[in-house]
Amino acid sequence: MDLTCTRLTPALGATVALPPGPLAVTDELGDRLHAALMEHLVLVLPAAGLTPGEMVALGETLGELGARHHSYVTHPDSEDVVVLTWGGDQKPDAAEWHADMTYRAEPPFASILQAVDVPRVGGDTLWASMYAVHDALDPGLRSDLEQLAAVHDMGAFRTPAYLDGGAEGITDAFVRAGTAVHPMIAHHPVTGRPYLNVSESFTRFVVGLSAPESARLLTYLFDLVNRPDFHVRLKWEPGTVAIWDNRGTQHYAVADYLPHRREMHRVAVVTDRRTPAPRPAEGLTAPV
Ligand SMILES: O=C(O)CCC(=O)C(=O)O
Repeated sequence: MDLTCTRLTPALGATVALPPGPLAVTDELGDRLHAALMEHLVLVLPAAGLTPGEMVALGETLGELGARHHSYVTHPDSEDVVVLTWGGDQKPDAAEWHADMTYRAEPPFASILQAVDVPRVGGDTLWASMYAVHDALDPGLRSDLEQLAAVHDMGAFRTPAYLDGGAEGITDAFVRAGTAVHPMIAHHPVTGRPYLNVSESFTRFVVGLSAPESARLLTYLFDLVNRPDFHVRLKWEPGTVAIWDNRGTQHYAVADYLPHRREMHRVAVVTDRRTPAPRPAEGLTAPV
């Protein structure tokens, strides 16, 4: 089976033409998609129109599912399909650069997102290649970052936790969501390429630095991710599916469409079936 991939930007992303007809979700398809994902980091499948069951089956060809989010609702047909709905005066919460769930010791390796209901204009999603961000770092800074680890937590998800349960609600949500420490520069387990591994959503603190030093360094790094040279931007149609490698990318869902409604379905793939991927951060605590 051949998949034809058309690169979207020099930094990352490709459109994938699937074979015509109903999608046969096989291991062979999983192999091809995995190889394409390693090369392009983000795959766009136009007009895929998958059912929740097909999304789950597609996810399972890549790895084990089950990274349930601590606050989103799931689809009535499958606990593995998270439903993200915004509209009216409900402010979307993903207009921040992030890789998914890095407040966990083992964040999902990939996510599959399908547009179900989208505004006529707006509601695009951007991805950044964190390889490209890494490669643009000053070599001196890069070698300092290689020695450092940072604390990740649930960030602004504190607000819904607070609105639901006050200060205690935040503590409970922290316990459920967890806190993790990851190297600031990680190496991709398949390609071996280094990437910058901090995000404005979830990276809170650099281990070993004072609070102001940590804040200055992180603010500098977060700002680098904004450079358009590192991005691809997707305009969704209902039925468009995107698959991304959550290790070498971050994404940003543009929140420019209210009060229009936008509904997306997401499956998170926790483990990469084709790659054992431990990501230890131990020993990376030396201050810059
Ligand atoms: O809705 C989107 O475009 C992206 C949602 C998102 O940030 C996520 O699934 O982590």
